[in-house]
Amino acid sequence: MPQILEKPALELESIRRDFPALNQRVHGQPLVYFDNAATSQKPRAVIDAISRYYECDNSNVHRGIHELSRRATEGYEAARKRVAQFIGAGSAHEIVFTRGTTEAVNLIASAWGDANVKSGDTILLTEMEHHSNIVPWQLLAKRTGAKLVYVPVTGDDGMLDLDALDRLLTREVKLFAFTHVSNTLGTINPVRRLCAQARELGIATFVDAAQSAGHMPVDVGEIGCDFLAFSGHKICGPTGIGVLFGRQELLEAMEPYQGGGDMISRVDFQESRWNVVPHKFEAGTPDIAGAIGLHAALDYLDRVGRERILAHDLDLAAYAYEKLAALGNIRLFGPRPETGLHSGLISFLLPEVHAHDVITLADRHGIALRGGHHCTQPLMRKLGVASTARASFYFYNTREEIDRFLETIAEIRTFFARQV
Ligand code: C6P
Repeated sequence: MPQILEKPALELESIRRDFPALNQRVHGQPLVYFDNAATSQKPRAVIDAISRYYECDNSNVHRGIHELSRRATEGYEAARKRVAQFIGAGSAHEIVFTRGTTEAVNLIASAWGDANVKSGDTILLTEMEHHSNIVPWQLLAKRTGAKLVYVPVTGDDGMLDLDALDRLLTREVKLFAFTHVSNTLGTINPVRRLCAQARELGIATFVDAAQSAGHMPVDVGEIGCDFLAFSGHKICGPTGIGVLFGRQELLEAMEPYQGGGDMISRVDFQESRWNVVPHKFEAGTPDIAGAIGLHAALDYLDRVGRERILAHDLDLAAYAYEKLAALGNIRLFGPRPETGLHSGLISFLLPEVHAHDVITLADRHGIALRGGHHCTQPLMRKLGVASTARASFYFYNTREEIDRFLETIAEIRTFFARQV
């Protein structure tokens, strides 16, 4: 269970002033942005860091010997060090910049998977994975003849069936890949326990931290994983930049993912030698501005405090969950909030209203929600639904915004009740 520390409440007014996009009207109403699981808004500090880079330092990295290239390289590599510190990695060599979580999973499925997984092996996933933590493994299974096996989800309460895990985690399993926090159910999984159990059998672990990094303290040493990935854009950083953490010895043993400039130490007409890690996995010009923007985002998040962000997320989720439950005749997904295992997003269904109608009508009230399968189609089928509506919160959201959202949901129900 995540530890909730008693810390002073967040200075919400001052925090909200840092996010220009929050201060606008949508369809004549003050914006309520509850689509943070898809992507977060960006604070001024991040926007400024990117502008400053393009205005003053724009150049290519690791290549030129002129002042601007030196500054760009310094900014890019400082971002890598900051990421390592942010997630408790042993060294910046363990941090590979990718386009996002999706690319990180593909990288490991190819570069690690092709060398380590063979016909008859098992890749263990869970039923609550996002497509980006399913499809790359399916491609690997197709290439190698490996089997995909899934740890079941218990039902609408969204927990992993840990008894089934005990049976499924066998010596045939080569890799266990799972999400830290479900983007559909909000479940916070016991990542430390899952990694420890896998490690006892010598099974490699991949943690999808897309919905947890930036929402709670995430420390790869404490978690005990081999690989972990997240996206910058979901944690106040820009789109186009993400992070893959890999234990150095594993990264060193892997073949490259893509070929091109920067990932080599020497190229001959017939063959090449690879650069050291992490550069071996970063072919071509990277997203320099993205890394610099991400650095500013991590600084911003740590100024707010990740323990306080977690406490705020949990508080908002519990508040919204209880009030929605009190409306009655509503289907709510994910663990009950008193478990402390329901992160800051709520998936729900009004029995008589399609999720897309909820989203469309909420949008008319200036409230940004998300409806659909949330890129978890297998989970949706398991739950017997085509889609859910989802409200996802971040540290700049308020209880007052949740009250407006609840009033809107109540209005939507009344509106549809009149139609039938
Ligand atoms: N989820 C949502 O829920 P990218 O697109 O690479 O930045 O992140 C992919 C991804 C991977 N894992 C989890 C648990 C995720 O939630 C996501 C992205 C978004 O709205 C888009 S479907």
